[in-house]
Amino acid sequence: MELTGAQILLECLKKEGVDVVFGFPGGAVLDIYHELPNFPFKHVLARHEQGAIHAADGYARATGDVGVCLVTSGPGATNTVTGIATAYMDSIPVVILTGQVPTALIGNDAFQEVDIVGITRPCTKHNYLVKDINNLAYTIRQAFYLARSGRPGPVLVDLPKDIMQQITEFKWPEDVSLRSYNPNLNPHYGQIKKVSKLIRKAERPLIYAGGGVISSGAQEDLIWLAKNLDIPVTATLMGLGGFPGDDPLWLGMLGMHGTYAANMAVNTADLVLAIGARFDDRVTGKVSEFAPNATFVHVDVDPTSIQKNVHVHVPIVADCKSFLMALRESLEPVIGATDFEVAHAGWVKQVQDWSTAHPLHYNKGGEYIKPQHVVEKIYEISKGEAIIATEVGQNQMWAAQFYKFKKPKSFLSSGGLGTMGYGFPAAIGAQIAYPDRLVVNIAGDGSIQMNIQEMMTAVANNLPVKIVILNNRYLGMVRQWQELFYDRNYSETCMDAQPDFVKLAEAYGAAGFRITEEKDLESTLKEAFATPKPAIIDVIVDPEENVYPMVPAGCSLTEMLLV
Ligand SMILES: Cc1ncc(C[n+]2csc(CCOP(=O)(O)OP(=O)(O)O)c2C)c(N)n1
Repeated sequence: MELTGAQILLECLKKEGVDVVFGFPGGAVLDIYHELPNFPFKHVLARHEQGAIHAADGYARATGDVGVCLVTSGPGATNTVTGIATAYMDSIPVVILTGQVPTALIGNDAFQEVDIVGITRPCTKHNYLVKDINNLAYTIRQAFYLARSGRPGPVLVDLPKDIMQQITEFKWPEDVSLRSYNPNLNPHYGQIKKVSKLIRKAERPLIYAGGGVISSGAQEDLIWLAKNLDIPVTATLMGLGGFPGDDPLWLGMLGMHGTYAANMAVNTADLVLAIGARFDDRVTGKVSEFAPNATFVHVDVDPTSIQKNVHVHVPIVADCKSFLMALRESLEPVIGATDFEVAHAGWVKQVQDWSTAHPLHYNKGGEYIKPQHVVEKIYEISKGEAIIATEVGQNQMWAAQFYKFKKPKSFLSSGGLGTMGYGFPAAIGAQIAYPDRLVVNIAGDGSIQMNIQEMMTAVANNLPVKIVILNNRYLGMVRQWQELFYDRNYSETCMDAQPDFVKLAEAYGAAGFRITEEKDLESTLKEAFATPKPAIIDVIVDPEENVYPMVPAGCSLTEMLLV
């Protein structure tokens, strides 16, 4: 069958099982947009390309499928770069399709030409410029294969306009293989034996779970391990939801804004099982003093993540789920013979005592609504079943601390890059995937202004996304650092000049609510969550509330500032 490049591209997306494309048109992708109505995808028209890429990323995080983003060349392509880097840092599978000027003009500083392949080389898993229509189908096949396999990540395909117009025979390549790319998914048997022995010997074992647990779908296997061997669990920001947040073995997140119990447990553990986590500096604090008494087992599908930040005693290159299944097989026979509940009783009691002595805490009372209380109320009203997206800053940390995530893929947050403006479009992507679920973006008044234009996307697509603004009239997290480490010099962090968010919502055709008193919090949140429209709920909170515990940058995890 003879097809144009644009038709071949869209046929390939169909074959890859794509349901939704998030995009924004322009000259270089006109041929693709011309064909789009003939194909069975939903196209979501964003209002800014950064919105499109974050929405594709949010869709990918919420579903586990590849998110797809289609934009034009030049400024359309460069507008996606922050979103691409966001997905890259958090290992999220997205395929970005960018238009490019015709091949004959490449390198000529043509109108709307940028070298997007060059620009995104350091922040994509791989990228391609298609110069021959005969390579198009196979390139798209590879792009999806790379995005979703091994350590997932963003893959960009740059598509010159003339290639989209040319005609050739469409052949779908059934198989895909790349000679230099063979991710190792299965753990080495000898290493599993070693880990199993270490676990049986350990007196104070701790599981430190990361995003790899979520992307590999390993939650059930992780629960099995923790519960059958009585091992307490902590997680990174990316790992939240990987283990139920209401389980007695759950310690909460660790690191800079982690719980007292999790940070003390890391400091005291004699065995740390790091599963799909990468020892980020926000987690380790002063790395030389991280888990000083522990033997480290590190499981990661990406070999370059292992031995990068800490010295690991048992490195295991494997998919987290495959690792946990193999470990379970090797441990099952000894479960009856060893009473792990007795063996770890003292240790489990110790970590639970830490949790009781210093739970997540904030000072109640005073004239203002406390932002932590708002998150607690969102948890209560949604019964822990919502998909929560966040912006970046204090709002993000309070969401991570006070919403007890029970299931994977229910927390969408920019961890590695910390991208303000991420949460709202990501929530739109999640709501597209799950139109009937409650999707809430917990936002700061600063961050929400970075991609507020996507309110039109939400309204146009009848998406009932809720934005709860924890409105402290500051760039709160930066103000907190200024308060603690820069003599309260609040240089350029006051956000007093701000729009009327209620009117802004209404101007877009969404619903707007404002909450200034605690007595109205519950009823107004309930009313807003029940409206079928997108809504902004502007909650005026304590302007100078801080996130605690806090480990100052460069300190060890035991040097926590508590409330
Ligand atoms: C795109 C971008 N620019 C700057 C920053 C630096 N930054 C981190 S947190 C923060 C403050 C966020 O303020 P707001 O959205 O109001 O949230 P709050 O901390 O008050 O909850 C800033 C400016 C960032 N993370 N991302």
